[in-house]
Amino acid sequence: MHALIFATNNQHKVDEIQSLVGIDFTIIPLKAAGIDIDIPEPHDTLQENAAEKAGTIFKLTHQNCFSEDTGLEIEVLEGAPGVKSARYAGEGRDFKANIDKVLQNLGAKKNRAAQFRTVICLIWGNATDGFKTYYFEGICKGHIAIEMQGEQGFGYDPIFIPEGASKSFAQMTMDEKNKYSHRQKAVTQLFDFLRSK
Ligand code: ITT
Repeated sequence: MHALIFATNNQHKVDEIQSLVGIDFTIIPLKAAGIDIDIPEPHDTLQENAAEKAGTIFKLTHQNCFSEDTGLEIEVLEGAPGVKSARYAGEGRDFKANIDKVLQNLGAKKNRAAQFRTVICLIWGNATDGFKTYYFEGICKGHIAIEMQGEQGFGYDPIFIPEGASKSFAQMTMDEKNKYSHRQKAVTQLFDFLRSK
């Protein structure tokens, strides 16, 4: 049995990852670990932010932990909102305001290609052998809808339609979203790695 602290304050991420966890893993959200801090994300890349989040929690706990940083990357917006996805429309981190800004910036553009990218940072080991840092990445390609569709999920889900689907992430159950999602792809690699240990 592997126990891992998940360095996030985003309950949606916890729910999605919990639903993918096998019985051989226990994921401990920050709240359950008794940690109540706002983890900084000051960097220009998903990888550096993920490292910052996992590193912050590792320094506090000295226990196996992982974090993830995710961005929505839109082709004609040169990869924006990308690493700034949470705060695209300002410090309020408002999902609706972020979506409105994306739709406004895209306007009537024909090329609506986009992808979600998740980078997981794992700090794993033990006190005897030491701890090492590992990274895993998951990408989900798709496109941005003309308008919001659906009520499920979070963030940009109402405007993202994954390749191979005809509805948005917000029109899917969590299990359906997990069949396509960036997060599922990165997490699957994480669990495969841990099972190999
Ligand atoms: P933690 O840093 O505490 O993990 P966060 O919400 O700040 O949580 P990120 O910086 O990784 O997480 O996420 C950036 C934003 O990208 C997030 O607030 C959402 O708006 C959006 N986002 C991330 N994953 C998403 C998903 O699966 N579907 C839709 N939007 C998503």
